[in-house]
Amino acid sequence: MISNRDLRDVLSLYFVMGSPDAGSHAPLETIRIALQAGITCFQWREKGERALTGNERLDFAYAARQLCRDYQVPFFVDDDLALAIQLKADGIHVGQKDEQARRVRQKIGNTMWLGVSAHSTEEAEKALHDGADYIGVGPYKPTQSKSDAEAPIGDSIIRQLSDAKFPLPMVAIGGVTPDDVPDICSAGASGVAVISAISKAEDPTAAVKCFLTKLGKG
Ligand code: 3NM
Repeated sequence: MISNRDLRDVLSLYFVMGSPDAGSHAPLETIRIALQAGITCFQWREKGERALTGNERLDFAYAARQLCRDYQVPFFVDDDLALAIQLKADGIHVGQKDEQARRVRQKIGNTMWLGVSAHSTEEAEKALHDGADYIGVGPYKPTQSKSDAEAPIGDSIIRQLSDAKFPLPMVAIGGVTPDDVPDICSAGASGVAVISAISKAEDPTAAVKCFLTKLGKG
């Protein structure tokens, strides 16, 4: 299993998307462009009314995984444990309402990374006890990409957890733009998780490069 130190690097620029999140380019092309531009991690999150189903969903998942393999970027699956196992994903991410993190950890052992969403210090502590490898903390700002998003919390939870020496890597998610990166990192996050600021950008390459520059990786 890769160390926490390495996972912190992997999580620097964590691009999240499913086919409904694409903007000016076709969905798989958007993922390819983002990989080419230098994202450090990818999560396939096929959610919403326009989400693919059946064989189209499966085909898309395999194609996204293959793209990540081609660029040697870790591939995470949101929520769907059976599919994550079938795809031999590098990790799975679950929310508070998805499969119980503890149950997921029992099923995957140490074969995959486990990410868990947290919106409070209590949820973060629970994720730690359930066996999470990292937590996604949000929403940082208002977001259009998650219909049931909670109220924005800025960097307050990340700051509190960091002050309390919370041991897991943290990423901020929700409405994050490149300009937010310095504050998020100085609050103690390892990186940022982003949908629309990359997927819906006119020029996703420029968006990725801008994030990387702000992360000190440009
Ligand atoms: N989870 P965008 S906010 C997938 O708060 C997700 O846990 C959130 O999309 C949480 O970068 C969110 O377009 C959506 O705002 C992030």
